[in-house]
Amino acid sequence: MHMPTHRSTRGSAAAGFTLIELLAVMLIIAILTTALLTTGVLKAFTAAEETQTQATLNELSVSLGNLERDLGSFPSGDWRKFRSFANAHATRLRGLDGKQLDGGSEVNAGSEILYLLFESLGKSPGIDEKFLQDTDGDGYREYCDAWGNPLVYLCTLTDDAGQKTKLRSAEGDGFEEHYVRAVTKVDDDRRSRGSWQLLSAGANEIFGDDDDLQIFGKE
Ligand SMILES: [Ca+2]
Ligand SMILES: [Ca+2]
Repeated sequence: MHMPTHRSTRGSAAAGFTLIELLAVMLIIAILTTALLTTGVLKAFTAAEETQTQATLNELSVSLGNLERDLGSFPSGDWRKFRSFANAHATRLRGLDGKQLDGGSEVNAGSEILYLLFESLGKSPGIDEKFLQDTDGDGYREYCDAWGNPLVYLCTLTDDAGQKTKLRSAEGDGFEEHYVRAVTKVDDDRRSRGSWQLLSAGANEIFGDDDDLQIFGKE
């Protein structure tokens, strides 16, 4: 009498344990699949945005090269220095309204100056309107990356320090002011920076780390 009961109890216990195991395995597979799909989809989005941003940087690079051939030098990313530059090339920059030379705030100045300059020369790069925004609200538009953050333009031949820029906080609530310095390969060697730099904070919306996108002007 004892033996069959004992066997039956063991049998049902074993079956119950297998069912729980099966459910646990199914749950783990479901979690892993979701995680893989989510990161895969996120990576695909990031790759598309990086490609778009790099295309914008390349377009601006070509336009800067043409501008240097036209005017003989690269513009400063600083409003005060840019006024001297614009005055020196006044005959070529006829499209530039004197009032515009007052400039906006010192935030995002480099990117705003590039836009103003290309517009006044009638040689705007083929960049989609959605990548042109006035993120800091000073009335001057900036070139932006695919995450909606302003690009930073630094003329490393004339602008010693870095530049203030406003970009979306990583949490997405409002804009934060950042100070961006020129990226040096070797400190104190100005030539190693190239003649200018265009920088994007990348997907993480923070300057100065590995996911930043940038392009350098050739010496
Ligand atoms: Ca602006
Ligand atoms: Ca970054």
